[in-house]
Order: sequence, then C-alpha cells, then structure tokens
Amino acid sequence: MSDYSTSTAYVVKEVRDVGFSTLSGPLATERFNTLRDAYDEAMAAAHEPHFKVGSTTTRLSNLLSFSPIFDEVFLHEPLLEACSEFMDGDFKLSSFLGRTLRAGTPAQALHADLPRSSQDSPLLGFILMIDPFRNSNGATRFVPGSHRWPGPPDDLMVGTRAPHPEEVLACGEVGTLILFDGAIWHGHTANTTSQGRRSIQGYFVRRAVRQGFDFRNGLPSQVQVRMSALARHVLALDGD
Ligand SMILES: O=C(O)CCC(=O)C(=O)O
Repeated sequence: MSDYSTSTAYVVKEVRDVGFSTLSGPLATERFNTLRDAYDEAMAAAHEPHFKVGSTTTRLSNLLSFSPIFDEVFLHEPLLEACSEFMDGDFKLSSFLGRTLRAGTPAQALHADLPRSSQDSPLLGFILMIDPFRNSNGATRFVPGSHRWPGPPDDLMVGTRAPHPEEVLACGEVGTLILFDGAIWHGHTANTTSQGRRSIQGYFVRRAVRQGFDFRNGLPSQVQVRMSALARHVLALDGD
C-alpha cells in the first residue's frame, strides 16, 4: 500500500495549498551518477545560443540534445502523474534546462514566474537536485501561500533579495524533485560555498500556450527519432 504522504494526490494538494512540494526523482544511485556525468559533459560542451551565462546561474536550454538519459527526468512517471492531475490532463513541457548556480553568488530576488492572473496560467515548475540543496549552497526559497496573493513581489515589497519573514528553504538530498506553482514567490538563495549547485529545471504549461523552448524546431531530428509516443506528446513534437 502506498503512503499518502508520498502519493501524487498529496503532492498535488501541497502544490495547490502551499505552492510547492517535493517527491523522489528518477534514477537509482548508480544511474544518477551517469546522469550527473552527462550533465557535466553537456555543460562543458555547450555553446550559444542555447548556453547562457547569467549573473548568478549558467543555463543550458537544449539539454535534451546531449543525452537520452535526460528523457528519464521529464518522463518520470510520478512527475507526469502529478502534472496531469494539477493541469487536468491538459499539459506539455515548455522548457527543460540544465542550470548551475555558480559558487559565491548572491541570492536571487524573490519573483513569481508569472502572475496568477496570467492567461498562460497555470505553470507547473520542477527542479531536480543534481547536488544536495543546502542553506549554504543556494537552496531555493519559497514563500508558502504567495501563489494566491494578488501580485508578484515587486508590487508589494522593496529589497526582495532580503530574506522574507515567511520564506522556507527547499533543502533536500540528491535526486529530490521540487514541484511548484509558477505563481509562488521564490528564488535561489546565496551560494556561499566554493562549488556550483547543479540542477535540472523545467516547466509544464497548457497545450495551447506557447512553449519557452520550441522542441519541435529546436531539437535536432536525430534526437527526435529516439522519442517514444509519450515523449512526442509531452514535447508537442507533432504540434499541439
Ligand atoms: O534555481 C533555483 O533555485 C530557482 C530558480 C528560479 O527561481 C527560477 O527558475 O525561476
């Protein structure tokens, strides 16, 4: 019998009520090492236009072009189940990227990825921890319940890089998957360590909403041929 606290229903309820939740990600330990190696190889081999060095993070938006092992992340059954329940079955992947929070970087301003009232709402985000998320290496902070507040942080707060009195840190071990409502106030905290904090992140949107990354035109044909019918559907490779 499955435990309710780890069930899809529980996770989805937490995302709805609190704004975020966690579940166990894909791949047992040994396979996870392969995933981490593939991540490092991809980041080392990547170049523009899909590779960007931002002020605090380094991002690779066409990660799926680099290794089939990454397919196991967006096709992780509990993730798709939770997403389907959250989005009433009407969803596709909008983006899927490798993202390293570099060593010695400050906290990111609290932000929402879209206003609650947006026509593109709902947005379901996920973050897979390739490294453990700790309060020293920039664990993501969330302000519980803020996905129901009327506006994004800029409207209501000044100095949003400062800690918010109600924020909580989503700390976790390697392989933990964070799920969150894109309207929740969130952001990475400071990475005060000497190591980057690696993650794979993505978003799901409704099928009628434009994808952040156009997988149909952006993924090379040799990558698209390996995709199962399910993967083609989730990536919208045959249209919406
Ligand atoms: O990397 C993180 O911890 C948070 C990333 C984030 O805030 C975002 O992608 O909007």
